[in-house]
Amino acid sequence: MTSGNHGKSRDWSLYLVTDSRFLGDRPLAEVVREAVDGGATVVQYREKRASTRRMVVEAQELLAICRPRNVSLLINDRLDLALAVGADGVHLGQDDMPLPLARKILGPEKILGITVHNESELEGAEVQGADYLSLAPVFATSTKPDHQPPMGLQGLRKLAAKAHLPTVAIGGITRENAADVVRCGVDGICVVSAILAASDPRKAAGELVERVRTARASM
Ligand code: TZP
Ligand code: MG
Repeated sequence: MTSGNHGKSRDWSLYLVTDSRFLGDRPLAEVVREAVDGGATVVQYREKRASTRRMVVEAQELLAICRPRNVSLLINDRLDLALAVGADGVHLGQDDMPLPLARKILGPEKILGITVHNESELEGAEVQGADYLSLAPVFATSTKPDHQPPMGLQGLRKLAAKAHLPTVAIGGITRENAADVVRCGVDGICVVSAILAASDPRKAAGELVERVRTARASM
């Protein structure tokens, strides 16, 4: 099975997932620029409601911010959108396009990530050519009300120990618990509200990435 191990060469420390529900009247590109300038190392454009036309425009705007700053831009679900705008890759869920088919469409160079909730999904993703894994959810979160039962720090530690690919943890991660999450052995934290609901996204991102790096250095 084709496996893009190029996930290993990326910096997964602070992975921002977008959600337009948190923006109010702030333009997405402006908030993402602040987050990236603050220290986000990966951005996933996740938009469930907008028209395809709008999504193309927003994805292009985000690419114009991310690429010059050497930040990876991934697209949630939409392989066509990722290819059309030249994004760095795609993030899939368990009910989305199966990984081998996604790899066939994207080719070997694009980053392909998937959310996993347990060991069997993790093992499946590793043999089916994922580049990185998002371990979800660590804690309960109202950002994704239909999330699976939270695994907690103990569950995260166990799951992260099984992974050979780079991992990020998602779900209810904040400035307060970021260091504990990193000490479970993941390569980075993945957040929505901790950055997008903050009044100062740059400062929020800066504080989060600093906690990730400090926690990693202390391990
Ligand atoms: N997948 C699992 S939990 C989640 C997603 C997209 C939302 C995480 O949002 P927050 O605000 O960082 O808890
Ligand atoms: Mg999906």
